[in-house]
Amino acid sequence: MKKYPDHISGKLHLTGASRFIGDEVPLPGMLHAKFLFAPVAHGRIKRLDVSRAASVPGIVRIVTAADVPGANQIGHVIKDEPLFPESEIMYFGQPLAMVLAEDEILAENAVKLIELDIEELEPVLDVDAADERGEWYVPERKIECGDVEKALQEAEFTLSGVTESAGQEHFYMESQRCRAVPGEGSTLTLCTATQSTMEVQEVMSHVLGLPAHHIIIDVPRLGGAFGGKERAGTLWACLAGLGAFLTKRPVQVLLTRDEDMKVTGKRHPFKSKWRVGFDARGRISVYDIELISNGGAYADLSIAILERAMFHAENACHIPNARIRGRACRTNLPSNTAFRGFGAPQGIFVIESVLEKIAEQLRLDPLEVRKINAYQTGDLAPYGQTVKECDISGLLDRLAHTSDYEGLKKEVAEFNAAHNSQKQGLGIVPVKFGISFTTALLNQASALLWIYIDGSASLTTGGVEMGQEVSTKCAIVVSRVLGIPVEKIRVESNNSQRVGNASPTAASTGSDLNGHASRIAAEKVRDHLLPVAVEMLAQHGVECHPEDICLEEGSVFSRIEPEKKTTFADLVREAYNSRVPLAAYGYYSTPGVHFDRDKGVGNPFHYYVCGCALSQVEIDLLNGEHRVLKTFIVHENGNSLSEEIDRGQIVGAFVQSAGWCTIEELPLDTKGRYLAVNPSTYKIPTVRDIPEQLEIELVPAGADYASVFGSKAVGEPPFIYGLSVWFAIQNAVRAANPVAQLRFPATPEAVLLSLNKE
Ligand code: LUZ
Ligand code: MOS
Repeated sequence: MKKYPDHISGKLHLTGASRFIGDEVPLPGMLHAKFLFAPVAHGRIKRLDVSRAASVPGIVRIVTAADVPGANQIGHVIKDEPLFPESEIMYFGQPLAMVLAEDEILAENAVKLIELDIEELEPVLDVDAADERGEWYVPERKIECGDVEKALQEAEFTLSGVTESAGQEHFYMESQRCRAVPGEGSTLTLCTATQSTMEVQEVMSHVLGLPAHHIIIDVPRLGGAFGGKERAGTLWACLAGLGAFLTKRPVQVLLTRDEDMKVTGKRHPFKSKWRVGFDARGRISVYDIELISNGGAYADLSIAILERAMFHAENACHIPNARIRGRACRTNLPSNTAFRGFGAPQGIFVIESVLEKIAEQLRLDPLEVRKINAYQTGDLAPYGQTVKECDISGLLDRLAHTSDYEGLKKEVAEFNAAHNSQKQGLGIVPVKFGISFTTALLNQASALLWIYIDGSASLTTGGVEMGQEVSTKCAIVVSRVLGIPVEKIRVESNNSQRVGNASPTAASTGSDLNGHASRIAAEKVRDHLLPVAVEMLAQHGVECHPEDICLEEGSVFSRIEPEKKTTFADLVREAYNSRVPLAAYGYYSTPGVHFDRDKGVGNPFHYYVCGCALSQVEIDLLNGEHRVLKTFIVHENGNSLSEEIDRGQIVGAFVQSAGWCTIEELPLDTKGRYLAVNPSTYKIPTVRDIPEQLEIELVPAGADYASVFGSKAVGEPPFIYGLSVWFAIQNAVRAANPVAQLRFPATPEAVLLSLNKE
């Protein structure tokens, strides 16, 4: 047994030795960028005059739309987003001009000298207003199964309602940034904070009118991303790259926290209108839902996010008649974008709220209502995919057992009977999370592996390291195939010269896709090495075939005579001497995933991750605050590559989600300006917000329909567990006021308002 689990970045982070973009010493001649940000959410540029600002000593160049040599366009899925707006300002804080100067303060001061005349236009901020006007990026999408109208007529009970969830700031520790360095000829290297090297390379090449091979993307590691750099980093990378291209000097773009929070997009707020039909046992026969999202100024990833919300609209319930419609609306907010869960939490919040309403109306236990509706192996999802190896009901039983649910219910009832100013509540939420990019073509990855002459290794994959330790997981995969310790493998920066055309590290698929690609590369190297091992062992008098060779813990031996060994390092040296290749490229694409958007039918997911959570909270009726007393999580994880890393992901996702549901709030003024733009006013959870008791049970089931070595994706599915806190607070509030309507997020203010019995 190892004393410490493998975690490549752990020691570096703890000792402050890990390096981030912008941490390096400034390059000679490097320019700093500052921006003129739009002072209105919607308007028309009448005049933009930079001449006075440009004449200030130390100002090297001021860049505007007129300076873009190629296409002034950074839209990717839909080409609707200019690098700099030429006329129409679409959101408050949109960059209109970039000042490049010898230092940041000079640049900042020169921004104030830029002259801007605008005609202010009415901003559309509200999702209802946008929806009514049909301001959608694409027409309504639909997934449908069964006969919804007939089932609604025949249902014993029906309910309808509107459910809303709110946005969320990503609050990555590392703000948006890029360092662009011009090279020989017209080559350009971008060290950029992105989850998507391929997108930045492609978009940058269009903006500059250069072929892609002139643009080199390098991502050492990110200080967190959470989806906020899946696409949103492209703008800042292209601005830095354009500056470097025009001045032939290195350019650094590095947003301050306030700038970042003011001008970058967030999680999509959703508003959903639904109708449901069910019987006296709480079994849902029909669900009709319209999911409406506030997408902000440009399409960005809004359509894919809406689609994932639609794919998760029924969550863990098998519903025979369902109509799931979705509309993503354009408004004058910074483009809302990917955020851990990618629409699924928003879709799941609605169905779980509906299940709570059904339980309340029928006076049934919320856990029983979830069980009776739970998917079973072989059921069909509304989009036609067969749900394989799925036992939500069994997981819920396990949760009831480990949490002593019956005991907790009694405890809460007794507490509530004995206390007037505090109330407790329980909340339960299951999850069934689909794994794969729902845009099927993104489900591919590559890896490049070199074994050096001493037996150590260099691995590059398309995976961006952002704290989730995709690097450790890929190294673990190679270490298993070649039988060498993780310490012998260096996982390199993500670089477009070593691995091109990399899909975004996103959709929880980073370790699945890049782990498989790493496995394939390592297996190729192994297959080259095995015949050499046979010859080496023959010199020790061992007769064997390649398939008898074992590679374990840096040793090489035949399973027939395991005591006669050589070392991996000697094997590699011998292979080199025999002119056998010591490198390989691995390519993986996920089999069998497809989805027909027009028909709303297909197999979008390679597999599902299932689990459930229960939280117990206590609220204070005098100040509205809550504490999470206990949380129990039962999570189906297959054969984990690293249980420690997975636990870290589960705790992190739970806490981040509980923050979204309870304390994180994005107030907006009537002009479309975010008001909470730094940590003094935007509150994220800290270590003190972790439940007093937090128990995570990892269930190895599910390995048959999983990924590399039977492991399962873990980045996003546990985000759903934080919803249990919101439902627990709602439950506690209702103990004080049975008709309470609790808002989202359940801030202290929301809790106090809900106690108002009018
Ligand atoms: N990005 C994407 C994602 O392009 N497609 C997806 O399905 C997805 N899912 C989760 C997170 N990012
Ligand atoms: Mo994403 S929300 O970057 O998986």
